Amino acid sequence: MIDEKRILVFTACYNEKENIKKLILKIREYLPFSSILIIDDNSPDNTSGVVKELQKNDSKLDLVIRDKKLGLDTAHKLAYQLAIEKNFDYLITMDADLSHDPKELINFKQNLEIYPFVIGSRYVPGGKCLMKGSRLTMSKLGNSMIKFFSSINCNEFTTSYRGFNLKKLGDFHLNLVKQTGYSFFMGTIFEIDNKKFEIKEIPIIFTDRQQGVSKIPKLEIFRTLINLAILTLNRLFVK
Ligand SMILES: Nc1nc2c(ncn2[C@@H]2O[C@H](COP(=O)(O)OP(=O)(O)O)[C@@H](O)[C@H]2O)c(=O)[nH]1
Ligand SMILES: [Mg+2]
Repeated sequence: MIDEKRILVFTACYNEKENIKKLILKIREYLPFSSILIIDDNSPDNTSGVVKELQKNDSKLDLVIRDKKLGLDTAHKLAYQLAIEKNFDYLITMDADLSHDPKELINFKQNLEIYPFVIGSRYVPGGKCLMKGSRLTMSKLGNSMIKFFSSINCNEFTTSYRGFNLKKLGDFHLNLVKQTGYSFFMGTIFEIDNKKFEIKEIPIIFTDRQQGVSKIPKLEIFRTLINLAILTLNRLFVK
């Protein structure tokens, strides 16, 4: 008998009406037997309506609609909790804006057979970040700074294209991550490393969104720097 792992692919979305259908259909193309979970924060553009339409022909497409915009970190924590409760083997998380190419899902799946945690990295050979101007500079600089200060052997801390082998990660849970907003993604890597789980980077080509607008508030960059300082001091003096 083939040992087919139970995979949950998760995306959080807010105002992704133009992207969500394409994303879901692409996920289906690459991982036809996976389950898909969408957490939508009551998007005013009626993203959930598009998902409900697709649900009519897809029994493994789940939708959670939360009352209001509650942030990416809590959406990811909820997805992790649901994946554990429903006894999935792998959880793969990605953005809904097509910045993360669903083609890579196959590579995630293959690597999750070996590693507890897999991250799609723009900053390893074969990876690329197609963002432009100051966003590209901030991303490159930010990720190098986090690597330097944390001494964690990883080149990518901020993108959310990630795979979790839930059976190998033991008592790790995203609920352990204290940082909120976009710092949550950096905090997750610190927590994985604190628990001594191996981090496997696989190259991804990250394209900037073609449709819709970025929801990242400008202040997040400063919050990330402050959180980096706190996490670094914590590692040096508490651990
Ligand atoms: N459910 C939910 N999804 C969100 C929220 N904020 C952002 N997202 C989604 O998270 C992903 C990343 O956000 P995005 O705006 O593309 O961030 P950027 O790529 O860093 O500029 C996208 O799929 C968004 O739709 C939120 O508060 N709630
Ligand atoms: Mg984006």
